[in-house]
Amino acid sequence: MRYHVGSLEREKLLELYKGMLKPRMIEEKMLILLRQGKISKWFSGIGQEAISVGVTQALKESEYILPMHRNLGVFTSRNIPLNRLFSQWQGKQSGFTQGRDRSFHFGTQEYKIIGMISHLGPQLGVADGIALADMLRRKKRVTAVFTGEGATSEGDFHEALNVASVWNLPVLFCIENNGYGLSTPTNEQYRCENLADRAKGYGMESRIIDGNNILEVYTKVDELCKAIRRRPRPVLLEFKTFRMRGHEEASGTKYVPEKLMREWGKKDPISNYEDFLLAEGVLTQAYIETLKEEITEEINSNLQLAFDEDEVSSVESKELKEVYHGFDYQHIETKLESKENIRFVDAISQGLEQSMYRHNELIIMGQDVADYGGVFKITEGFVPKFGKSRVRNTPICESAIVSTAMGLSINGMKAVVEMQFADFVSSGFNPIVNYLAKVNYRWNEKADVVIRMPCGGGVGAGPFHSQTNEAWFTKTPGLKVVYPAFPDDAKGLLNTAINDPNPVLFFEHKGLYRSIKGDVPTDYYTVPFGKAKLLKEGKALTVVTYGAGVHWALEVLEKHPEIDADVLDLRTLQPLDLESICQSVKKTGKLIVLQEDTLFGGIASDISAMVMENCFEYLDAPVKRVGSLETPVPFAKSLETNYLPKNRFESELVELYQY
Ligand SMILES: Cc1ncc(C[n+]2csc(CCOP(=O)(O)OP(=O)(O)O)c2C)c(N)n1
Repeated sequence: MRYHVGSLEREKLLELYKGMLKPRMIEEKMLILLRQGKISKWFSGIGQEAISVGVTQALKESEYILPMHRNLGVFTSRNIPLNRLFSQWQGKQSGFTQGRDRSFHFGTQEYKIIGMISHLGPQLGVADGIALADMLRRKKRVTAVFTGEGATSEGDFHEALNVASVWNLPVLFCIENNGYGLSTPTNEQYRCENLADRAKGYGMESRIIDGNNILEVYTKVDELCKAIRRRPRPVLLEFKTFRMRGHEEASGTKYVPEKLMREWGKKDPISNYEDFLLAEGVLTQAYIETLKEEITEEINSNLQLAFDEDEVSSVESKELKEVYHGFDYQHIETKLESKENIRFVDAISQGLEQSMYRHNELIIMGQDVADYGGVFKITEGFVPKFGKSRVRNTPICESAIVSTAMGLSINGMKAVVEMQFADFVSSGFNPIVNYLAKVNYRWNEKADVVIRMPCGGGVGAGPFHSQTNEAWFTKTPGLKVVYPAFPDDAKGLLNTAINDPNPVLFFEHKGLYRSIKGDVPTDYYTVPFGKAKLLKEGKALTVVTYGAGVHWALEVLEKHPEIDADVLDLRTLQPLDLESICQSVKKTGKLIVLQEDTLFGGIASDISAMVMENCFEYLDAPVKRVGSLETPVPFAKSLETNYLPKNRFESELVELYQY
């Protein structure tokens, strides 16, 4: 291996050596503990240390770095106390996730390290968001993010690079090409000669770097970082290296040809560099021994601290509470008397606009949201007021944009993402349910993101522009789900959603956008989550519903003045106002729940179950659930009318009344 010292000082040469030695020695210790059954799983980065260490040392401490599962050298280079790392791997309290997640699956703002989720790819979009926040604040910073060559096959890789390129974000995309993704060799993973070649397709610069040569890694990355700080832009780096051990220890390396192992064994980044430094007189054997003794002592004493720590115990109330980030809801009443009779769509637009004035680091992202104003014109006229840097048109890449929103939040900003239609959220599903929803529980990080969801049927739009898919999200702990039915609620709840540091899915029924009007206070105000609204009071039975269902229920009841009903508009589904539901059921003794979504697995089923569990003795009839037919949403009017539950609701309501 050829080393070019260039202008590097002796101190730096040693720092790089020490930087690599520590993770290697920690790993060697971990392998022993694994064989002794003292730790559960290990993903080895042996042979790849030069990349983690070289890249991290080239960054400033104030710059974020987003490592993967083989980047122990990132963590040690940022000087995380080893006992905390060991406790993390043992699932103990002093770790970074209090036993809630394993291995390198955590982040820490203190050390500006943002760890991965298992799904690999979302990491890249998160880096985009972090870099976007730096760019918007005109901070001359680089964000570095890692991926293996296997994960470059994920759509997230393509999406994140494309976004970074279109927006010219200062991200260093670091591919560690170590030959295998689990057992899959590179020729079964991609067909281009070098992954770096892909950069051209994104209109991006790239470099190929010998990932086993620490001086090459450090010098080239350092040079690039300086250049990117001067002139922000994304760069794709492909580090050529090799995975010297199994995917994880249990899976072995039988599928790797011996010859490859031998060849790459000769290119070990540490022993080669050590020989070079010895030959140059920068290192001596005696100094190596001293260093190793110091590191061994550091490892052993910190391991002892971790082993001495008690196992974590589960306090149920704490576990439940920490699914969500703390939010001190501020109730803001409207100060003015003035109200305006406006449409549902206008109320949402007004709330969003007033929130943009209130939070100057709130960023709106979505397809066609800038000059075009979004397909439903919610953001029409926003660009002249807030500029294109805050009202951002995105490429068609829901997954990367949700991840980018997560990155903005990590770097202290707020984001509202407009799904063009709620149906398309399926293309951004992974980061919502796996990253945003779980991040607070895992490592106490907020996900200050609102996802606006124009949803619902009755508009003749067929299976892919009509769904009301709230049940995909009410199932997932960590998300809040809001679903207003009236303009004044829509505005106040959207304001609250934007104030709330937790991820909120904000459902906006398209059918209501231009058909429903109401008096809406003209100035800023908030409406609390978790409080249903009693729209109509009666004694005969309780109707619980939300969204378009509210209007259907009111219409049907108007046709049946004999049915004296309580009508409860839920307004938010997570948190759910079970108290108000039970209070009403205890009074009326009968409950019918109406939802627009297909019935099976929807919120109506859960409400029904909870009412049976909590107020069975008060019930005078079985709880009824009414929802859409168990089919996709059909296009033709007659089919869609029969699909939707409005007509069935009428007959079921009458039946319950007569029970
Ligand atoms: C979306 C997703 N699919 C599959 C997996 C299982 N898995 C975890 S790591 C891995 C291989 C990754 O290969 P690569 O990106 O090259 O990184 P390496 O492990 O080689 O460092 C696979 C298949 C996963 N975690 N997430």
